[in-house]
Amino acid sequence: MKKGLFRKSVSLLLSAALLLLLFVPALAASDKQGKNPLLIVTGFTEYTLVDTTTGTAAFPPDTQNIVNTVAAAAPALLQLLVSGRTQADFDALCDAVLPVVNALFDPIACNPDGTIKHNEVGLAVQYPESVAEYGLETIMQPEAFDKDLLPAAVNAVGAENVYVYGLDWRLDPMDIADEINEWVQHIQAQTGAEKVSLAGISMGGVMVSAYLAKYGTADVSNVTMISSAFTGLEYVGRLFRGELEIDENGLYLLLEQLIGSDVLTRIFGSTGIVRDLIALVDDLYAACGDRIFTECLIPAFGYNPGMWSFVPAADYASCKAFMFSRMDSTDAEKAALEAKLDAYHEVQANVGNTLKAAKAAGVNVAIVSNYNWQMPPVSTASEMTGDQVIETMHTSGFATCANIGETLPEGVTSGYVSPDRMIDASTCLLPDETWFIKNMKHVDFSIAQNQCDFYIWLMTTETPVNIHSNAAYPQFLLYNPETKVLTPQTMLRGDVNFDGRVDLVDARLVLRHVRSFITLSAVALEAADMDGNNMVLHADAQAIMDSYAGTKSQTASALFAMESLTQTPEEDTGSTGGTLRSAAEDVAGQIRDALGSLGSVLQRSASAAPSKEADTTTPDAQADDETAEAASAAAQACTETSTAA
Ligand SMILES: [Ca+2]
Ligand SMILES: [Ca+2]
Repeated sequence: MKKGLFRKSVSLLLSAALLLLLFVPALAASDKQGKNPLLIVTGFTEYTLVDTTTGTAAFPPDTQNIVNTVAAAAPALLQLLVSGRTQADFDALCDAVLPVVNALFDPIACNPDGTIKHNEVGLAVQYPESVAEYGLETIMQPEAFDKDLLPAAVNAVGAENVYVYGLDWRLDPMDIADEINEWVQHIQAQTGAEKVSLAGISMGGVMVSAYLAKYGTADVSNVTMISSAFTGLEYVGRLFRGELEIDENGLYLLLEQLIGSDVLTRIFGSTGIVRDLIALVDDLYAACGDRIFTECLIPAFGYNPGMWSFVPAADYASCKAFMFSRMDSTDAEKAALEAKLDAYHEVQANVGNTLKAAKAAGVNVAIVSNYNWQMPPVSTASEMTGDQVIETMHTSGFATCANIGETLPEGVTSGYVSPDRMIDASTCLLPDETWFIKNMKHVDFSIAQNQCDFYIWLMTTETPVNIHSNAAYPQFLLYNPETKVLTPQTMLRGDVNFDGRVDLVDARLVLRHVRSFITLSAVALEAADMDGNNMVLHADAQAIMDSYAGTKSQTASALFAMESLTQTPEEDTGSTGGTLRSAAEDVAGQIRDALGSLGSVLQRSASAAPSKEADTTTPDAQADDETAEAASAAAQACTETSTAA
């Protein structure tokens, strides 16, 4: 009977909540009026290129075409493995393989003058209106890597203020700049907003740079470069200089990072098969390097202005010398291509000044760069730290970075060195506006926890911010790819209520979380996970106690293990400070207090009716959710509990 009533009131509450939800879109829309609209410029290959007359995939190539290419290459490759590896053997391989690889990439190739070769190839979709017009589901294509950013953006500024530009990466960034300008005008007309927030993701940052250089910042409120190649890509520069090289150690590390184990590496290492294959590639490159460039890489990618935008300024002259001398094109074609490439490279060389001018004009400029992942081990730049796709040096606008797995030399000191001594941001174009996320892969966005909040904060802030503006987002952040939680690198492990110390209040919060009396925030849980196993368990509370005790105090451990839940609660001292008697006595006393309170809560909840239980735990949970803001609130929540008992 009582239970039935309880259910009925719950269902009434649910109906009321559902009814309220019906009004949420309308409320949200009016809420977000006056917010600057947001234009996300997407990256390389995020939007699929298709033959628009047939609908077949142009890039990435469809699986059947890749299979056909491999099938065509296999006999020649097998022949090479058993041959004496003479020049004739390598040439036979090239004769068989290069034409099919060329055919695979031909749909996205450009003409020698840098114009599009196949005008029938284009984006499969483009959504020129706001997300509100199409709905999130439509815009969040399965292959779109930034899709988790979109719901976060919609929450922040409303679907009617979020726009996504799909990138045809073959095109000249200077032409794309014109198109972005048209979009900006259109967005202003549609929303009535004076300014638009621009976010460039990966290659999108290249296009944002070109737009800013060409059209200035009068229409722009925020510029956010996210894992962007706005200063180039080191290994493309090396490749376009002809420096192809397979890095065996880099390959192993990449494999380990991809599969999360060194098993495969050990197998490969013990058989020597990788070393043999690398030797084969080296021999092939020595025998036929020029053919690979002239017959395949240049026709497929070498005339694409978009691909050239990845060449860093420092390599541009030598890349041009290497590639242009191998191009089978007329002087007029070369001149036309060079003019296009030079125009963007002038933009790239000046991007620091462009961004500084934007900042001086009151635009919020932010650069976000990830690190600590192995890069593709295909060039002499393989040892540089990165996000698996772009080197940190480039996504950060020239931070000084230790190579992968290393730290900076001891002599490196500045106010901008990361706590792990892997990054020195003082050499960045904008040291105070550049953030670093350790252990986040390229565009590995996740809305599961707090990660997108950070990006959205930068994209939507109405007053300019920098690395000193928000304690939650200092210059150096740490991402946990398992829990998807972003935390400051300086976060004190064990300090669950963020009051700057690790003590029994923290241990108690963890215990109460483990026992489901409270729900700690995602960031608090990250702080609580003392053993780093991505779970918050009893052992973590124990570890916090041990940390507090200074050493593994046997008294503390024993008392903790005892954890008598039926113990009579003693009066809570309400304070963890004050003069310590002997360290051991103090620890023991506080544990007893903590356990006493816990025991009383347990007793109470065991005897309370379900609705009553909800009453007593909810305020506590709320208080604990807000621990980041007020450490004392959490401490108070604990005191209240014991007083009430
Ligand atoms: Ca604390
Ligand atoms: Ca743990």
